[in-house]
Amino acid sequence: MFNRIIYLIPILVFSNEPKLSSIKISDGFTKPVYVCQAPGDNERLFVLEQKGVIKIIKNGKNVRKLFADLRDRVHNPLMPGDERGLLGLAFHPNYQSNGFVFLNYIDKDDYTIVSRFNVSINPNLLDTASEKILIRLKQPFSNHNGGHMVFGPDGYLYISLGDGGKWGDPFNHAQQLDNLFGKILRIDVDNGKPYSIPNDNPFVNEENAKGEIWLYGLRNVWRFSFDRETGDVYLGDVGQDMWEEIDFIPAEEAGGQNFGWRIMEGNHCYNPKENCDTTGVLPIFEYPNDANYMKVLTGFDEPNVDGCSVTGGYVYRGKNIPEFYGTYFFADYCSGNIWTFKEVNGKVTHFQNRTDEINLGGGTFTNYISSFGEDNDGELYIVDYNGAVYKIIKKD
Ligand SMILES: [Ca+2]
Ligand SMILES: [Ca+2]
Repeated sequence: MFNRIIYLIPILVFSNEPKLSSIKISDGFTKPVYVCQAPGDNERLFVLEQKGVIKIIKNGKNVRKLFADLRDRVHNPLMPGDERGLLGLAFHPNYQSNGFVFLNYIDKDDYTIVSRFNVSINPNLLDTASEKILIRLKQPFSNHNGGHMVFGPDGYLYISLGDGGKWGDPFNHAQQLDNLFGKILRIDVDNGKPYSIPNDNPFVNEENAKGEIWLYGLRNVWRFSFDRETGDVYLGDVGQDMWEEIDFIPAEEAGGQNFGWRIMEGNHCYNPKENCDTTGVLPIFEYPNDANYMKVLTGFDEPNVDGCSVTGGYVYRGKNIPEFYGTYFFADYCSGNIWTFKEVNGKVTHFQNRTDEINLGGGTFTNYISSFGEDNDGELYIVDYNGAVYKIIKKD
């Protein structure tokens, strides 16, 4: 495969690159799906548990303090492989002054809910009674809910919504602009009731198009990020039967792009299977998947795939590992593979498999990598769905 052939040369060029490792920051979580910090607060990490609970890790210590319990409204209990529950959190950029926390979850009636909450007088407790719903959208199927949210460099809130679910995008949601499924949305939470649509959104003046839409043709972007230095956008779009993909858009071009789904899966025609329209944005990187990855793990199938569900990560912009400055980290949820590359002129360079190097959990079991996280200093974390949060560090 191309990642194994053409990346031999950079290894020689970068042979003085330090090795990576990881340290466990905390464990004992139940199905954690995200970790982040609040702006202006370098002491606490916030960890989302899918069942509807948010916990705090303080000063890197293995103490899990309860920040919020929303199990009264978040979908639970979780079935095996359940894609519902608490999925995303974004602190308002002015969190220190306004205390606004935005959450994305699937509620007990299978609606996607995007809400704003206030922190309480106690900075270690969310005011769960302060919920103000911004978006409420009935999900047609239980899977492909997206869920990630992040404030962009422009202060707008960006929200991922999957294609709605089942398989093959049966309603062709992602290609149609009259609905919010299979999209990244861009909204202004500082104006309007409950929000407003920025004037420069790509489809704001188009008839029969939802003004919230920023990017479309996406299947299920579980995690995406802005490069905090350049504003470039990296999206991990989870694949169907064959291909997982990382999508990339430079900051100056971002907005209005079609990423191809369901016409294409990665670089390949999906519907129709041949002679499809290939004019959408093709992935910067793809790798083969297998929805039955467990078969691979148990030896019943050829181990010829790299995973089953991509977990988009971050471009490293921290200080502790300067040799990795500008390197993008991402992973596969099922295989626990962790990879890095550097984007140069829209192309992947310096591609590396870092799984053994980072060596989560001492390499003793398969990690289910549900998310990456980035702290205020730009250091990166990995969330293992089995219950632990790790920090990526330089090997001594
Ligand atoms: Ca769904
Ligand atoms: Ca695509």
